[in-house]
Amino acid sequence: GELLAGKNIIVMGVANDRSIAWAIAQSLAEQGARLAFTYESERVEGRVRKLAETIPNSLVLPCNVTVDAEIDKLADTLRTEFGVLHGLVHSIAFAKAEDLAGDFLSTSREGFALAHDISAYSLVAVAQRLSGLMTEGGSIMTMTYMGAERVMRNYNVMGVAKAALESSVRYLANDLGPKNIRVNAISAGPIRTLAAKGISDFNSILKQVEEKAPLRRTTETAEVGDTAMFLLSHLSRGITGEVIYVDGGYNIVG
Ligand code: 0WD
Repeated sequence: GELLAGKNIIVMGVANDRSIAWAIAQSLAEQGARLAFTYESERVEGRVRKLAETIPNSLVLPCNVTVDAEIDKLADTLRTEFGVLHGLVHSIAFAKAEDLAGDFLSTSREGFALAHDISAYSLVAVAQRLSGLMTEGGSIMTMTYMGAERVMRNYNVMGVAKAALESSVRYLANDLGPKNIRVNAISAGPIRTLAAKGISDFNSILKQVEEKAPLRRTTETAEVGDTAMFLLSHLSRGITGEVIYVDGGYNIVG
C-alpha cells in the first residue's frame, strides 16, 4: 500500500547519493509521497537535480538555511506549488573541521555560533515559516546523534549543537501539537557520509559499533529512511517530541 499517497513533503539536506536525506527521500517516494528537495548552494545543486530526476514529479528548490530570506522564498514557492504541506525532513548540520577534533575546550565563539545556527536554529527557522502550510496537520523530523547526550571523542561542538536541536524538538512539539503537527528526531548510529568525513577517527567509531551494538553491525541509511517514513506517516500519529534511536541498539550498551 501507499502510506504517503497525497502527501507533500519537503526534504532538506541531500548533498549526494550517500546522504541520509536521500535514503529518506527514497523511502518516502516508495510510499507515494510527492517530494520537494532543497539544496544549500550551487556547489551541490547539480548533484541534487540529478538525483531528484529519478523521482517523478519532484521539485528542486534553493535554500541556504542561514539566510531568512531564502526560507521565506521557499515558503512562498511551496505555497504556490504544493498549497498544503504535510511533512518536513530536516537533515542538515555543519561545523568547522577545526571544531571537530581535539578539545571542546578550544571552541571559538564564532565556531560555536556557526554550528548552532546551521545545525540547531535552522530547524526552528524552517518550522516557523513552513508549519503555516501544514493546514491538514503534519510531521516534522530532524537528524541527531548520541553525541548530544554523551561525550564522544571529536564530536565536540556538534554534540552541544545536537543537544540544542533535541531540546528544540521538544519545545517545537509543544508549540505545534495543538495544530496536529508533530516534531521528532531520529538519533542514527554512525554512517559514512560527506558530513561524517569531517569527524576525525570515524573508522574507529564504526568498528566500536560493529563490536558492541546488539545487532553487531553499523547502521544503514535505508534503515533510517524507513523509520523516517514511519514518522512522516499516520502510523506514528501518537508520537511527538521524541528522539528515536536507529543505531542497532548501540545506545543501550556500554
Ligand atoms: O553518521 C552520520 N552520518 C550521522 C549523521 C549520524 C547521526 C546523525 N547525522 C546527521 C547529521 O548531523 C545531519 O544533521 O544527519 C544529518 C545528515 O547528515 P549526512 O547525511 O550524514 O551528511 P551530508 O550528506 O553531508 O548532508 C548534510 C548536508 C550538507 O552537506 P555538506 O556535506 O555539503 O555540508 O547538510 C546540508 C548540506 O547539503 N547543509 C546545508 N543545507 C542548507 N543550508 C547547510 C546550509 N547552510 N549547511 C549544510
